[in-house]
Amino acid sequence: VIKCRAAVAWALGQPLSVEEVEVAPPKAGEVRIKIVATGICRTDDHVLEGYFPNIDFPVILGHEGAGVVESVGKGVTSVKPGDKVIPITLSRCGECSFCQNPESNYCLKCHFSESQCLLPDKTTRFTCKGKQVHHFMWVSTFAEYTVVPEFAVAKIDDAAPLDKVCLLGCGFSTGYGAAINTAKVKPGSTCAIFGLGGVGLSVVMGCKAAGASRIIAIDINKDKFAKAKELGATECINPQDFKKPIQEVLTEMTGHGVDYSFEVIGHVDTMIAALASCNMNTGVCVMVGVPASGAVLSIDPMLVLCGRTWKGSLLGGWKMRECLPKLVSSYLEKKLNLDLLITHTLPIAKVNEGFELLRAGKSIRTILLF
Ligand code: COD
Ligand code: ZN
Ligand code: ZN
Repeated sequence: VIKCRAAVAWALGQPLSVEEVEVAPPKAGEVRIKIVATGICRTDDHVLEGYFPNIDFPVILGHEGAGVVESVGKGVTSVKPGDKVIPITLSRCGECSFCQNPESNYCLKCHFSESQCLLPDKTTRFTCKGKQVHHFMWVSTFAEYTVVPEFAVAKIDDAAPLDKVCLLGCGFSTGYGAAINTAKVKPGSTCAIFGLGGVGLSVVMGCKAAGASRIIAIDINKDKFAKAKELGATECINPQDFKKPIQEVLTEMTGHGVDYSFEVIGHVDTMIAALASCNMNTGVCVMVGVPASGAVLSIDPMLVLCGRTWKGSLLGGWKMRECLPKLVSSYLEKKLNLDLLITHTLPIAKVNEGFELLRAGKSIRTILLF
């Protein structure tokens, strides 16, 4: 058992509390990782706001981390102590029919399918003040040491700077892959991105890398526009500057709507606006933002009947275990600009400051260091 620090969420709506926790050794098929750096994603904040009622407290959040393997349980062969790794939120058993389908990045045995707040064997490795503490997405990266299933670990290049590549665990890969893998943006096309957080800005980068000639970035916070332009947006617009609905504005700007639209906020009204903003016949709309649990969409079926394609994208469509090491290599070859997404770096003790920056719209990504 290792005693170390972790940011524990004791209850909904409360600040996190940095505590000493006990982390049990990995059981068979598990890996214990020393987390070096972790990003704060909006989804962590959504949990604290009560977006997902199936989360059990107390819980250790965080799902955008990188670290070094400390020890492995029985039967673990793909990693060894000392390896640099990224724990992945979309695990890959490699055996289920979805894992074997080259088109799919979902695993039928991942935590989205099973109970989310315990490891696959339905127990926890975390204890604090004598109480059992739950896991989050099987990764819980707001702990200095965490235990994850082997099939939720991607081994990465030894040269990777962990305080940067941690963003590949969620935000960057999710957004970039939505453009590259899910929408399959074509060169010369026009794209619209709703929401310019860390994930939306990564969609901007993906559209640029795919050769889009017009990239329209949309946000109600105009402070996000400078960074969007730096990363490839050709125009930035604020829906609040117009009397008309934003879908009408975009249709007028482009003639018949954009080729590809992306919703990266997680609100039903912007999901419908994004769908209506793309070309009625050939447009593709990709849903990236996670809605509050129980949210329901109501649309005019004609929006889709005319030929539009409406798709979802989870973790950017990447088969994370295989693709993350390749994304890390691309970063090391300076093909991906993760560094521009990092606006703040704080010690774990200041985790609540990191959340405040996100809520105030002042940060894109805050990296927490242990
Ligand atoms: N119109 C335009 N922009 C808006 C609106 C609106 N009505 N409301 C909010 N915004 C802007 C905000 O100003 C902000 O800039 C942006 O939308 C949202 O950004 P962040 O920083 O709050 O969020 P991100 O980018 O960290 O997170 C993105 C999601 C909210 C989509 C989040 O749910 C997510 O990470 N989704 C990924 C989906 C996935 O695969 N998840 C698995 C693990 S998270
Ligand atoms: Zn996330
Ligand atoms: Zn599987």
